[in-house]
Amino acid sequence: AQIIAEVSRTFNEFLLLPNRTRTDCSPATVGLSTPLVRHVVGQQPAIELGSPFTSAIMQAVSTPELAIALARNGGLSFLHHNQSIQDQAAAVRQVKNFKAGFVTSDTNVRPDDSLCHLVAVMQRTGHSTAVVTHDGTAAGRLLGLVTSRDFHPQRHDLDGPVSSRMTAIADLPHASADTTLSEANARLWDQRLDCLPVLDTEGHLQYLVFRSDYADNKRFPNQAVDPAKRLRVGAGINTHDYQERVPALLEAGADALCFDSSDGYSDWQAQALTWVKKHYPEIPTGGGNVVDGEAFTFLAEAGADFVKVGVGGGSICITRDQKGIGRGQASAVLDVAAARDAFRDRTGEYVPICSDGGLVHDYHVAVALAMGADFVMMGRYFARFDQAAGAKLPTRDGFVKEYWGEGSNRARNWQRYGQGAQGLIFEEGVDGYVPYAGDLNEGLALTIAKLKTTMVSCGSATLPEFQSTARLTLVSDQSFQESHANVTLRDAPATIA
Ligand code: MZP
Repeated sequence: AQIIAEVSRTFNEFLLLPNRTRTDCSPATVGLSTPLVRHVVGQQPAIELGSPFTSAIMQAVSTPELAIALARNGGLSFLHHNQSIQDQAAAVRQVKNFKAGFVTSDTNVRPDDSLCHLVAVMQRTGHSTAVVTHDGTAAGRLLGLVTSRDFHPQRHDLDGPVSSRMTAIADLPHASADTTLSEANARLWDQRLDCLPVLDTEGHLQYLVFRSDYADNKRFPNQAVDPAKRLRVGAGINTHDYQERVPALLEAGADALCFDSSDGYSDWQAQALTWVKKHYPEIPTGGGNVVDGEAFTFLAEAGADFVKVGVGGGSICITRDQKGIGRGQASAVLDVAAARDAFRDRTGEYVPICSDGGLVHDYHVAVALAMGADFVMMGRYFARFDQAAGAKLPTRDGFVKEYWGEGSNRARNWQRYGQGAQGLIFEEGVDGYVPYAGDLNEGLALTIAKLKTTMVSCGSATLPEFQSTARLTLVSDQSFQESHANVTLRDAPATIA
């Protein structure tokens, strides 16, 4: 056997050094756009992400609701493939049919929901307006609105359904699609409206502009309310039924595909990639997962438009225990990033890489990007939010959300694991819980704020600049201890005798 001399390292073992911060570099000016797909160096990639976050190809994580919320925050979800082709295509359609504008996806209720439920939704989201759709989803057909002025949430006369207090869409003040954002804002304030429906020329609702989303005129560019754009969504595929799954997903409107495998360094994946690129060259298709430069080059040469990095580091993963396979995520990203750069220098093509799994703290995202990842993929992180699939369960101290691995008996995603024709013979993932973290929009905003301020400390206004100028240092056990608070915290139980 060949012994690789270098120790396998994790993100926890590194810290970023501050670089000189220029006066023009502040969180407000930091840009987080990053390429998703292969492109000729110096040319614009076909797809760029507005922020470097993707959600894991997992049943417990990437629902259509989560995909909508993440896309609206500049990221991208990959809907899982451990379901029938029809169901996955329907999930893609649900995201693509969502009218992106200013409709909040978390204020939706059904007309036959009780008024008590409506009050709970308003209290949870802090909105004074709820959107009534026929099926209670953000993508559902819109029927009308209920504002807190239509009833008194504090009173006890909350009998009856939402429909009894709803103002039908036809009876609401509305605007046309050529209304500018400034005009819409002025109307919201002058007419004391909570929200303004925007209709197309045929009278169909395009979206709603909420006053609570736009508190003052300064945030408004004087542009037409932006034709309703369709959100982007990705989809996971496997090396078994891709010849049927890929055309169905494309038909449904998927913007990017990704082969989902616990070990992507295989002839199966290279053959499948070659087939997809031959029959559907226009659809960006990623490959993975890999942990070294050799495997990256193998998939890049087979046509992968991006490559995912990471084996055995996922929070629910027991592959290293079960099979002894894997590599510390930091070492894997550094090795693959070097191969990506060598491939770029040799071919003139840039193939982005994604650091997938094992990101435990927010700052790990910054470390992964500094080490050369173009974007990250996370499961545990997103599984904690309202929009993820797992049930929210009460505990003595609050709430948790269910989170289970694709290699667990619960998921039985045998297509992801090369355990032979019998399906999943032994588990490579566990079934557990993660702390509940509320709404994705709020959680991700905080993570993005931390990432931007880290980049400012490192003197970087863009991700490419961050990748090329960041300086990292290894931490010893002793300096690791020094990194944490060394006092008794006020809310901790007293331990001093
Ligand atoms: P994390 O963000 O929860 O640490 O890791 C999520 C990643 O773990 C996924 O994107 C996928 O690559 C990987 N994964 C998913 N299921 C399993 C498993 O059951 C797994 N072992 O390792």
